[in-house]
Amino acid sequence: MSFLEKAVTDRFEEQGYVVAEGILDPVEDIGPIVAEYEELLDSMAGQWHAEGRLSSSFAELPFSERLTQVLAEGMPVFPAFDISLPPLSADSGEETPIHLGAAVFNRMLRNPRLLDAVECFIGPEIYCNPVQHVRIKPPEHLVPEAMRHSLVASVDWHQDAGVVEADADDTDLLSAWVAITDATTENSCMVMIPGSHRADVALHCLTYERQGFAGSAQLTIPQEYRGPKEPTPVPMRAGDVLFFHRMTMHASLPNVSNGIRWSFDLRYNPLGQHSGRPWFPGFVARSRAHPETELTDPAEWARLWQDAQAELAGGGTPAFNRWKDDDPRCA
Ligand SMILES: O=C(O)CCC(=O)C(=O)O
Ligand SMILES: [Fe+2]
Repeated sequence: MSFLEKAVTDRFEEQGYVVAEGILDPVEDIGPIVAEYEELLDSMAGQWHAEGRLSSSFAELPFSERLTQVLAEGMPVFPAFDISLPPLSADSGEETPIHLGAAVFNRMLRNPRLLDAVECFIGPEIYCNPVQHVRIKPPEHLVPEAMRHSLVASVDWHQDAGVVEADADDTDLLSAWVAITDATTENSCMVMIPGSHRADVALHCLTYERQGFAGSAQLTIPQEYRGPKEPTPVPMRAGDVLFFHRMTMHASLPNVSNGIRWSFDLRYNPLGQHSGRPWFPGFVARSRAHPETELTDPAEWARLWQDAQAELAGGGTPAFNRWKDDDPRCA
């Protein structure tokens, strides 16, 4: 490990999070990802307009404004934009569209510079964990209240260990939050509680005033369970990656700017550990020991999700987490 890599991982150990700057290249990586989403939005907006659900296809607008308009008119951009399935069985049927594009697979999930960084934290046998999302957050006041869920609006305090199954508590789950646009305190950057990763899984309460994804409640760690440390906002530049520990408490701010905030949050863990959502497909992103086991074909990745979706449509999705509505500590 280089001196610089050691400095970065030491900071992660100490704080529970660290920003690695300039991991994604604006042209080589971010360009193709943005292009893939532009194409997706173009086809969806065209179709919704043709069906009479949208007042215009807004083809003349740049991506950020076009997306904001389409969301403002209540179109279901999510889950179609997301790169994982929503939590409720009703929405996990075969017809739920998700985005399984080649640029996301090659330039994001399997990005070699990103995996080099991941390797510094969890070693060279790397599983791409299926707990992964894209979040595109327009100015919050432009999103209809009923649609302000956790992929398009602010997210409340939680630990990522708290949003997966308890059998992954000991998984060395590394979250990688990738900025596609700059993230600022105005446009909904992340906020972290330094040192909170040293504790266990804290109490998470289901809060129905704040929406999770696809009609679910958001999970919130009540104030009295967050510890004494002041939360720290983490502004970032496009292409930077925020790495954080599964126990690090974090949230995101509301977007009070005039533009969109766009990120991907990905997770990786050492091969052979519980993923926390076993009904979703992950894959071997890197293996120095058995490189032949790496998944390199985006079409194969898409097929894994389609197969999982077909299976879930038959049996219904298990509950996504361990938290109960009637926990007296949440009253
Ligand atoms: O991007 C956000 O607003 C929240 C992301 C988050 O909670 C995560 O990446 O684990
Ligand atoms: Fe999170």
